[in-house]
Amino acid sequence: MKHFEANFDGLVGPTHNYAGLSFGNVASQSNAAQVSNPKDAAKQGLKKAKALADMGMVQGMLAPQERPDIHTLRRVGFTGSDADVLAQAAKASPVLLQACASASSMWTANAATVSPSADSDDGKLHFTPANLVDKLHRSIEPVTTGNILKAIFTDERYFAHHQHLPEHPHFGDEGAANHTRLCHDYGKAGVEVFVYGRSVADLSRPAPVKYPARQTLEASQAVARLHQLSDDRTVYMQQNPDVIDQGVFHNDVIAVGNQNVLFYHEQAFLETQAKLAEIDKKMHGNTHFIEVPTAKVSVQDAVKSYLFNTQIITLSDGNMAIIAPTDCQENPAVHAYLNELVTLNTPIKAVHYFDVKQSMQNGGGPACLRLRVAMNETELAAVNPQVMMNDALFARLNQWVDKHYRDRLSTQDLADPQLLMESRTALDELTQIMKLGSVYQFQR
Ligand code: SUG
Repeated sequence: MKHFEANFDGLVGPTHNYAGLSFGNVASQSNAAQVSNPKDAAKQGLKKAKALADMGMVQGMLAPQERPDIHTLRRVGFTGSDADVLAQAAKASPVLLQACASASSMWTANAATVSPSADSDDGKLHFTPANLVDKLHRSIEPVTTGNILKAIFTDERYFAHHQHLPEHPHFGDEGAANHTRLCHDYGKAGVEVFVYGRSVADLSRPAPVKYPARQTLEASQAVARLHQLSDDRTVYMQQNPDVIDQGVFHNDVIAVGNQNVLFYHEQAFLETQAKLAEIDKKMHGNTHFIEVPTAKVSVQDAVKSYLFNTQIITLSDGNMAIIAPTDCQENPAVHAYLNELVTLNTPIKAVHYFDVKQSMQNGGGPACLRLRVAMNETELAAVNPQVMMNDALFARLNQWVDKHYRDRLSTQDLADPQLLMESRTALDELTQIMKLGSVYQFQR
């Protein structure tokens, strides 16, 4: 049976904007109050997804969420018509309105943690939506994320869906952004590496002092239990708190893995050597550890360019390629490093650059925009085919974006009742294009 890794990219929603909501995410904060271009943002994402499909990768799309989220605004006491709710929120608390209007669900690396059937004791493919409790604007995503995942991975014979973890900092969970699955073959049992920022229970472990550690060890352990992963297939590593304090708010800003390759910065982890030895042992050897030294790329350059927020993909000829943001080309140290990397004796043989700047300005690179799902062909046959990228879906979604999206949005526009109408009309049409059923509250 064939096995492969599919990527499910988040379609950028119509309210994509720059509100500076993510303390600890340098790009989000430094671009606060800039004017965004939702139309370009969505098209940049679609282009990347289509290019991967054209390279022979299995590529799907995940629908955006309903924003502004009027239901959350009502839940915190705003009343009247939808337009009244928006007006009251804009007056009483612009930040609250911004949180409820963020298109942040586009970063589907944070949608969920996914464990393939080859790894789990019950032989099912497991999904746990991330609770994203560290940021208000993200904490309102998991219920709809779960609805969307269930509408795509419906067949209970193959797919197991769990509720997101309890909404408390004890279980701060950021999904696949802090999780990498290594394996020798997508269809064989692999090693799931969970990278946490702090432990709630073990206070002897260091923690960042300036910026939050969004992922806890306790959340990672809970997800591993839910997904029925055995200890010999699981490794827990701690992120270096110093790099979190330099803007590495998720592990996927400083490390990325694919099959038997782990590509990471020298300063990414704590107890690096011992942990890499544990990974290699559980992989039964032959793991490629590609460590990027500080002398070649500083943490600052890694954060700015998103060198590690790249996708490493395996092409049909067995070689690996890196999908990088154009920002890596523009950074001399990083560009020089990548040019050298493809000449070294590693499985990575090529780098492809994509302009995803609209997303990058909010701290989301190519890898943030995708959720990986390793599957076999029986499981793929059970996936809702209407979300899979091909020429027809690419054309249809570009048309849909052209019809519904604005090319300019400032945070002031978020209170415009017309934007809410536009967004709901667009999403209603999208659920028909993608045959998702009624996944949004406004449809229920
Ligand atoms: O959660 N930015 C997102 C970026 C997520 C990136 N994902 C991964 N690294 N996997 C975040 O910080 C900014 C929104 C704003 O400021 O308007 C934001 O939510």
